[in-house]
Amino acid sequence: MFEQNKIRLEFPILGSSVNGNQLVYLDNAATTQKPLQVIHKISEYYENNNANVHRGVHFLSTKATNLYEDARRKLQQYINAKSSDEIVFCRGTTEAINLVANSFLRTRLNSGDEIIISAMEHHSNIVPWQIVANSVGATIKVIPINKQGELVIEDLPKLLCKKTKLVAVSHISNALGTINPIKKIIDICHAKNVPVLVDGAQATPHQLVNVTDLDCDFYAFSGHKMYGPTGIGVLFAKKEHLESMPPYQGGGEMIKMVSFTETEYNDIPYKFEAGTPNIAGAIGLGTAVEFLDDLGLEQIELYEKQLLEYLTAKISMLAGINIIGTAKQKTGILSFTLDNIHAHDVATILDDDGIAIRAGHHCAMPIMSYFNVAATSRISLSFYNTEEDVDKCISALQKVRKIFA
Ligand code: 7TS
Repeated sequence: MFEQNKIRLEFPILGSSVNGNQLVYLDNAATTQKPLQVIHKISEYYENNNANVHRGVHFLSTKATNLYEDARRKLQQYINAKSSDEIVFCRGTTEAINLVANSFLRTRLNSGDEIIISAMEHHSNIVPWQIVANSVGATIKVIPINKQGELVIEDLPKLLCKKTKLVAVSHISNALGTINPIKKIIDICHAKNVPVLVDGAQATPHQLVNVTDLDCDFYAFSGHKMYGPTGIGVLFAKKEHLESMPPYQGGGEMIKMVSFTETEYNDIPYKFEAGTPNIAGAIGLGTAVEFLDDLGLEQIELYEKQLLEYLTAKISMLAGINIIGTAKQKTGILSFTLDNIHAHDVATILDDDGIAIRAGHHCAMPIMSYFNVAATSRISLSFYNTEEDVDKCISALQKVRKIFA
């Protein structure tokens, strides 16, 4: 198993103190901390390799281009895509989904058509579809969930019809921690020739993802949630889709020839990477996935599962706790309410002890409505968290109850 002490040393920020206490960072679903390898790789890039990519013949530009394209291959391998041409670098999950909505979907969507999402989506996997749907008079349909926070996928075949142009669903819910049966969903949709986009923001940091095996059409994820930098993420899309899609943005990099009357677009994936990309970010993300591979995704998944079980057992013993999201298949995310204390008060009191959790609607307001709560407190785990972190959090929650008693 992990040598926790050694791993934690890779993350200098975990040694910092907050309000006189050692930081206990339990907000990993919002963003993860960065290991030294990633931090060093980024500063090394700026110290020794900085130049613009794909446009210079000089030494540094070639070096930067090679590093950037090496990073693309690392990401390809990480999710087992068939070709590195299927890896489009973008700002993150949000931009990846907007790209598909505005390029792939917009050109195929007509009035009366339908898009299917699920009841547990992050706003990033709701709003982009709504914008496109509203612009042409299409509608959004929703796969319902049950009280455990699991998708009722028996309803999916009933929702699919000739008008369905796309199904977009999260691999793992950020608000509930539910791991969705994504492979099954894809198979059901493909049997009716409906393409599927998977929002993988909460999956790629925690488990092996194999897009070839899943056979998904699109898979979106963010670097910053998987120990990489902010401002960089990936859209995986099947080659045939990327080739058929119009560009999302115009500018440099995405062209072969431009005149005042017409433009010949570049090959994929460059057709979708207009402007100077986040070069350092992509290189840093390449290092992050190497770091995750070295630790081993299977080991990470196992460890985080055990830590979630420990946390769930401990928190369940506290009076006044109501866990929101009790699916059978869960990742290390635990949302809860405590008595009728507002989630922001819970998080603020925990912060006094240096414990970072998130409070709010987690950009998943429809989920909050479904469970009839305005907000939840959310603990989200990483492999660098320990049972000691959990124990500190539980003691702080006891303190919260005493303060409000
Ligand atoms: N999809 C899911 C499932 C997410 O959890 C998030 C971010 C996004 C999309 C958007 O990712 P971005 O990197 O483009 O912003 N989720 C959270 C969260 O749970 N707390 O803060 C951000």
